[in-house]
Amino acid sequence: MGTIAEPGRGITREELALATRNRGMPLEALVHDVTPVGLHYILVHFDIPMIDAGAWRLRVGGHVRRSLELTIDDIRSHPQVTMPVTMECAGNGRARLDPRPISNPWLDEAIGTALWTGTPLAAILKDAGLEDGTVELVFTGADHGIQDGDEHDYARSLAVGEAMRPEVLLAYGMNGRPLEPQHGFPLRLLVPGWYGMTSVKWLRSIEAVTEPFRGYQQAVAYHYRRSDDDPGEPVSRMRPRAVMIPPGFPDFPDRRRYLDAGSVTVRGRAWSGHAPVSRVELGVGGDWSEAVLEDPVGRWAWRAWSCSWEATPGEHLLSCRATDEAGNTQPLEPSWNVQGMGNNLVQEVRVTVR
Ligand SMILES: Nc1nc2c(c(=O)[nH]1)N[C@H]1C(S)=C(S)[C@@H](COP(=O)(O)O)O[C@H]1N2
Ligand SMILES: [Mo]
Repeated sequence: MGTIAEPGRGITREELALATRNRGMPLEALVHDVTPVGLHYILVHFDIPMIDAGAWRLRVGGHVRRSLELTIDDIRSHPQVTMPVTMECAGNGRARLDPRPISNPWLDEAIGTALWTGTPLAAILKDAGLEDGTVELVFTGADHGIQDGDEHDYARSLAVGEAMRPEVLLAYGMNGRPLEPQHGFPLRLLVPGWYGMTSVKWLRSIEAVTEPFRGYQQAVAYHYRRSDDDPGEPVSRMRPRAVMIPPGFPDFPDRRRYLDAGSVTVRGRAWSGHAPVSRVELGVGGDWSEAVLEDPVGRWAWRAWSCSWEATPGEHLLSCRATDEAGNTQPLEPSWNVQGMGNNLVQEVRVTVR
């Protein structure tokens, strides 16, 4: 089910190899409403498939009235929607757990917001015509590998009701250009509000099924399990999180922050996949003040926040905490699980004020 590092053990060579392939968004990029493509985080389990868009087809089949085989031009000829969507990896925060589940060792940076262009999935499912008794759609990517001894193509499912939501897209564009290879060229699923694992890249088939899908990435991975034999709850929507641009300037290599005493405006972004963010607080050494919120960049995208702070000389620990309209908030202590999922523990930034 996954390996847990010995308590206190440092990052392994294998984790380093994962981290250099799957890198986060540098937090200074939080200044942008829409993250430049090259700064958006990346998570690829296996190898990036290099796909020839001319030869590529999307097959829609299974429990449908009419099986489809679509070219990228067929998909582009459907109604086009463009919207900003914030995406976050469910493993964001994993490396801040102790003991640490061994996987990509994210701190707080597995995030990004892109302007995604595509066509609503619902219209294509209507063309195919789901037969009565369909419970889920299975989305399969072109990438293949082994995880935990299980050899599979990357695949995830969604219940019919979720798949039919109007914001769920088959996306072929990112920030006004075709998808880059690492983000799923030529086509990916995009499920706003959910953690990133649901948004299957390099999509090659959609299958309507009458029984819940039991593939590895659905039934084994992406669960909140306290122990290996805990069935746990499946991971779905993004928990609330606020992140700040670390103020001041960093040391290289330890990245400790330095800034001068005086009035500082701390800025960041906040999001939640459950409900719009309603509140952000900045914590300085455990004292919390209200941040000012800007309008969200979109219904499914983060919103900017700022908070002023009178920085006095000395060492300070800054934190930020988001709360959403459903009353979900970020914990001050991490909630541990075997796979290191959904750790939305508040961010902590140490600064030295001179
Ligand atoms: N086919 C496929 N789709 C995938 C993945 C993958 O490894 N293979 N990774 C998923 C995970 S875990 C995340 S967090 C997002 C990351 O999307 P991005 O790399 O475009 O940011 O893609 C998801 N879709
Ligand atoms: Mo992820």
